[in-house]
Amino acid sequence: MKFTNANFPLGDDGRTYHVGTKLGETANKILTVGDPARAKLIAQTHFDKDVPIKEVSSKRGFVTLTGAYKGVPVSIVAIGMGISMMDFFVREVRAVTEGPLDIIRFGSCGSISTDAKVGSLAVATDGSVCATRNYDHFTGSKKDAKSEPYHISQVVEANSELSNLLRDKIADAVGKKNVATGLNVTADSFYSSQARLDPRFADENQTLIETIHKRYPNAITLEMESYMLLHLAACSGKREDGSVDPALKIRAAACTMIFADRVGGAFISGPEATEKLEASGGKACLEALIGVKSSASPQKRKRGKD
Ligand code: R1P
Repeated sequence: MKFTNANFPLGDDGRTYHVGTKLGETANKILTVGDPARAKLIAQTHFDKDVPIKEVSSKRGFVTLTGAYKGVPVSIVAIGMGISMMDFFVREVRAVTEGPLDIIRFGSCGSISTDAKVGSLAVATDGSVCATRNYDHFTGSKKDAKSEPYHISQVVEANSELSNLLRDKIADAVGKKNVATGLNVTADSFYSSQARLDPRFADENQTLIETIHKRYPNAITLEMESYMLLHLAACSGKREDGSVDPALKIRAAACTMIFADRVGGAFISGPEATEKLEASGGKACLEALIGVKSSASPQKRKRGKD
């Protein structure tokens, strides 16, 4: 049986099926968050007041806010939760933008390190790994008793220039002692692969955090999206011969607000504390996005050669 390529799904109006934006509606510098309220708070607080904010809300729950920060066009895209939503976002935005993209994820997370305290911010300067449930371990017909219940991937790196600038901008905003740096862990479940114990299901996750730490002692945060962003950025523009199309290149970095302490059990208190973190962290992300040196644009290089 032969299959045809299903092509990239766009509506008649040129909008992508899920994120719902079309060419020209998303800036090349993008902050992505999970919660639409966080996106709105950051845009309303920090976007330039003299540039109207354009909002696109899709029927699948994505919200894109485009405006300017200190005169530079920027978008904030709220994507909801999980690695599939990150995949929709990165691929669909890439399909309706031209030239290199810089993307920062700013989410909430749980801390798995005593260095990363509730109410502080963490930057994934060491990149991210993905922790996924090994489905066959639980329900495969040829169950292998020796198989591990969870897969933990190798590290995918963040763009060091963007990530280091993000760390510095966050330190400027909240003070160096309130910034933790290290490795992020992205999980494919809020529950099983984040080691939340649920007696209603077979999960075998009692020692998962210890297993992660044994392999990656620098692991500090647990959330659900950053790995996919960094992974797709690392794959962006790669041709079959291994060379990279600079016009399709994505530089990405990730940071998080620590809402839960998975070591001591504390949780951030109330909306006031979270909104304060969202506003200060969000501003630092925008500063990093507009402050990072631009990657060489293919058009400019061409002109130089001529
Ligand atoms: C779970 O409550 C959600 O919060 C975190 C996790 O990654 C997951 O998406 O991030 P956001 O606050 O950005 O949604």
